[in-house]
Amino acid sequence: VLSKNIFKSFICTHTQFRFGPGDTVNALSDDGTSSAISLLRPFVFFGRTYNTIYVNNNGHLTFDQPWYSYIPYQFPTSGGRDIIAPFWTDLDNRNNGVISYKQYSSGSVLTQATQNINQYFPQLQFTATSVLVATWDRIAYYPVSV
Ligand SMILES: [Ca+2]
Repeated sequence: VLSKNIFKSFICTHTQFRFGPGDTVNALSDDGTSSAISLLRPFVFFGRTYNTIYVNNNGHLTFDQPWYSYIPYQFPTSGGRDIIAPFWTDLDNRNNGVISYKQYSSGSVLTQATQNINQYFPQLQFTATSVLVATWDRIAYYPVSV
């Protein structure tokens, strides 16, 4: 999932980007969320500019406020909130898995992101200047019974 903006930063979910040292980890909570994350660069999503994002435990990211919804709805939506929803379902990290995120402004993650975007969208001539990697790793579906 990606969206390009005029500042040439993007948000992407891809298996090549792995969580690790330096990631911020979400608290254990069935329908929890991250704290407000100040983006390294403004992010334009369908014409709206955002400086803050939330990594929500139920598999989505929202911009203006955290969100706890665990029942996905069909896209495209009319009205409604802006959302990036790579894994939207009723996830529950209370007993298993890690939900985490990290922002990058230099290094191999930006190089990899730049290569990926240009591979899939060669007409963009894209150069990543910031990347947010959000990871839902080995999260179980609600209810967790173990
Ligand atoms: Ca949940």
